[in-house]
Amino acid sequence: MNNKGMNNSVNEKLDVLLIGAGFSGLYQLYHLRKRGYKVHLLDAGSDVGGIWHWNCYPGARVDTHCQIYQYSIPELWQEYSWKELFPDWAQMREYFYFVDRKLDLSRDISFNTRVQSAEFDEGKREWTVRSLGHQPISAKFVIANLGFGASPSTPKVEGLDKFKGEWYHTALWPQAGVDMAGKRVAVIGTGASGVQVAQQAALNAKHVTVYQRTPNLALPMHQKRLSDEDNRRMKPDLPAAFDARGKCFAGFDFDFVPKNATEVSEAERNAVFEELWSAGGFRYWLANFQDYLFDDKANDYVYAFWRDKVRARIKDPKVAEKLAPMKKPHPWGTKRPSLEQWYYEIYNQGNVKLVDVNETPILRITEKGIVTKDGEIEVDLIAFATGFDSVTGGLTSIDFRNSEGHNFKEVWADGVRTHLGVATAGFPNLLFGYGPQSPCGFCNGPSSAEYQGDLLVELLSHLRDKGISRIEAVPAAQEEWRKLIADFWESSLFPRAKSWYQGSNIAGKHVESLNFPLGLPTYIAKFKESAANGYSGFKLN
Ligand code: N01
Repeated sequence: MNNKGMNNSVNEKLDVLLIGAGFSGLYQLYHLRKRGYKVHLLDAGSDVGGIWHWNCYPGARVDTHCQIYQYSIPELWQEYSWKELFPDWAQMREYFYFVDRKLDLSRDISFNTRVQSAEFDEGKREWTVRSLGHQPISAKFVIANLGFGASPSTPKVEGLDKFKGEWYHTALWPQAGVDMAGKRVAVIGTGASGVQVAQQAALNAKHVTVYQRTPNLALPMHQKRLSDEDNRRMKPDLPAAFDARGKCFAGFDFDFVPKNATEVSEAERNAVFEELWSAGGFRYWLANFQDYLFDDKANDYVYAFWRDKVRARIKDPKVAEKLAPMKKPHPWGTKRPSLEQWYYEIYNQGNVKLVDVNETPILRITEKGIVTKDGEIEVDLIAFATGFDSVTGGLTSIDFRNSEGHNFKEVWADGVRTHLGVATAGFPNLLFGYGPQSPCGFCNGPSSAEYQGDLLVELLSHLRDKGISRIEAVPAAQEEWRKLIADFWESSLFPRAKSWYQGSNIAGKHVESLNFPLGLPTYIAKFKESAANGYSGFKLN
């Protein structure tokens, strides 16, 4: 544990208390401080980085190219150099330490401080926030920037408590690291995390067993090492790339082709597919034809091209059918594809085995390994890459009490309600960054952190300028926001995939779009429209 932030007691009355030291929280800390707010930040981790503090499992790596996966603050990007196009967790950590030093952030952060509960005092118009082992802290406003992955989910498997080997959830991986060399490793889950751990384990583990429930329809990353010269050449283009992030659907610097896959010739379609494929990264996902996430036939074209490319890399036809089935398992792109480097080739190695848990479910875990109806596979290490109670899990795991004594678990039991994805009726003066019904998981993280961060800072400045000390979402505005999201969601192919995008990965969770799925530019426009109308949809007094 480092001792950063250990002496940061909060003695003054705060204007704003931030929770979460990831991209969003740090950005807000920097800008609110610049505007003269008394602000402090609490984080459960021992250092800055948010998800990049926790995600240190072997192979953890960013799936967004580094040019746009960083802050647009000039004193940062002008100086910082990236070693790889898609940086690994260690470099992301180094980047966050650099940001912390440059912007002198830690002096206003308390680390190792997991917020447990908070209640609002209507008389004083302030929140009191409690964390285990710390004095309560009061502030006029709280902004929770908890990320979509604050609440890791580990399935309850019979016998896990008896397992004599090591087991970890990928998002709670030991900070000291775990050496997989020479070990028999099991990876459960094949989302972004599972693909990366499996790929890494296959390099030097004695044996790797991957337990797959749904194939990850993954894309080639096309990783590149970056020299100093590459970094120098990249920099002049960065301001334009940062600017593009606010104009492109998912906060990237590229967008969908404004044509329908169903309306172009086969030759044109395939030429576009080939070009996107060779460009690598998320282009095949987020710069493909505009209709393919809405039209099943267009989606079939996208899937068939993907499938044929992937199957060509796998030697055993039975394994190929599991990883890239002839018939698409769900519309392509409606679950987040991973970016892989040598993922499909690992299944050509003698030391890697794929287990389809739909055919042979995990029955139990013993002292030595994992049992299915085909018998027991003995393992030394189990990596649970089983995802998160995503997007809402951070907020529902803190006992924020509204004036009627209810918390988010209770008020969102039959679905999320927010206005603009930043506030919920009944919870005055509590705002969310990167939260439910905002672009969140549908957007490049740093883009959302900055664009939404600016909108939130403007909102607080408006309140200060007008002498307003209380803000609360209006229920009717929430219903309108919810309908906008639901109508769009239903018009797309997304509801057809069981995904964390709509909470269907967690038993009993209300199934709905948890993010704002209409794209970052529409989100910004809607927020600005509300601001231009005196923050319509909020009750201010
Ligand atoms: O989690 P996931 P993740 N038995 O929910 C399976 C970001 N991220 O940590 O698909 C067997 O996607 C589950 O199966 P299914 C990124 O946005 C980014 O991988 O539900 N399997 C699925 O395969 C990403 O999308 C980066 O049928 C079980 C897997 O576990 C998001 O975080 C790196 C199971 C969970 O996949 C989440 O990714 C890491 C069970 N009982 C994360 N329960 C990068 O940028 C669940 N599964 C690289």
